[in-house]
Amino acid sequence: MAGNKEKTFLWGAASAAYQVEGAWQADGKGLSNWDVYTNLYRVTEPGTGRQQTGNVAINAYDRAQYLSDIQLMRELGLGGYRFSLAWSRILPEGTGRVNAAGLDHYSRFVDDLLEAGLAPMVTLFHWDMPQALEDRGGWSSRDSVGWFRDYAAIVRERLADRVESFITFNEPFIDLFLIEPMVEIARGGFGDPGAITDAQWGRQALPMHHWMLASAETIGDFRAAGYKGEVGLALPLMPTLPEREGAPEDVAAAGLADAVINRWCLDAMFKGRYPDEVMAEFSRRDPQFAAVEADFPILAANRPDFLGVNFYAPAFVRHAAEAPLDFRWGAYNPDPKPQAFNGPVKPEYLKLLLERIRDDYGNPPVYITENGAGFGDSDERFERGLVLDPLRADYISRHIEAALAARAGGVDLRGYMVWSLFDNFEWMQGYDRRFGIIHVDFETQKRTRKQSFETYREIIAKGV
Ligand code: GCO
Repeated sequence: MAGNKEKTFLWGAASAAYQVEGAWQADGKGLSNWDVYTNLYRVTEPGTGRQQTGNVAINAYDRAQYLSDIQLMRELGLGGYRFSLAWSRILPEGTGRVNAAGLDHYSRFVDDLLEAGLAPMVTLFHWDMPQALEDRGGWSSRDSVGWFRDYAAIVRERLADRVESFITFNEPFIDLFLIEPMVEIARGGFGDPGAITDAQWGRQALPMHHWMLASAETIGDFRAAGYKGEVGLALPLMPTLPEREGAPEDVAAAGLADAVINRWCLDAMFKGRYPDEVMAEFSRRDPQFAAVEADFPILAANRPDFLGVNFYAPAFVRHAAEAPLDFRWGAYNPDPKPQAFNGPVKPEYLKLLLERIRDDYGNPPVYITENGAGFGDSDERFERGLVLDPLRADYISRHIEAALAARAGGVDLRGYMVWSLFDNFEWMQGYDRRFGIIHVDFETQKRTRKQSFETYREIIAKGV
């Protein structure tokens, strides 16, 4: 996988530890924030009507289970698999004592993937932080940068000889500015995204900086250690469109939303600084944030090897005085039904997004590290041993087509990963939102291929 153009296009699938592994207390694992959110704070209950947790999830920690899952990956024709590590398995207290069983598990999983001809792409952080570190201030503390670097170094020493591709962080904006604020609200009731306050956003600027800084420092550490593979980040990118075309306040809101949602991290990665609007808006809300400029040289010196693009939908943006930074995003969907959970189905914006990255950021190597859709149960019905999910099948093939069109136009696109191979635990929505191209019966763990699996298999077989 490591960055050169002769390598074959990587067809993959993506997942995250908390969403699939289960085994929340196995082999010396420590508690993570998500174990606490779901078991203690019951954050899925207001939205789904039931307490749902990742305690069992889709049983992917279990070796017999994952070996048969790997068979399905082979049948699909995948070249690689993107997954994340649970930090709390490796360092149960977040720092200090290493839990050998946790590290061994991931090392064996990497071997099992390689044995099956699948390239592992390892995400170091996909939202589950050791609770012991949350208790010490979590990402608000500048110490988090050091905690993360130490954890990353332990992983590197064990896995870097076999893993050619690492992702430091997954989707900074979504976790810090949507999910975490929703969790906070859900502890007292329904985790309504519309209830997120300006003050909550104001508190998240420093954590965002700590993610960017930890990522840059870690990239530097990998290089200093002689790592030969590639290290990148996976960003949630969404073209921001004014909700009411021609309304100047919506046009301005969409511009600011673009700075916060897209350019903040893109500029950090490829320009070594943050957009002026971000500096101005967040320094006003948190005077400490103004000082982060002192760290920009560290960002600039550690440019990532690639960009991971997580694309689901563009975001329509409206000026809204009651919303954080006076803009509301993602609440409006102009399309007729059916609509995907993550927004309107508009593959043409994936092509535009990739072209923009090519033109504004020096055409870096790009992987689509997530793309997929959940349409609700009405899109899924069993028929003769298969689950028919025509909307997802159509979504995936049209997005791949758009991505390959951008590639034909010179975008340095190296691969595509579907979100997700299996139905799994969808954060605040628990198991009520299916995204898999393979259906999972959450009671029995039985896997059943969907129509979208066949569609993706045919696309892979045809090649680029
Ligand atoms: C991510 C995503 C995944 C979700 C997917 C579907 O940020 O990487 O949130 O974890 O399951 O986006 O909503």
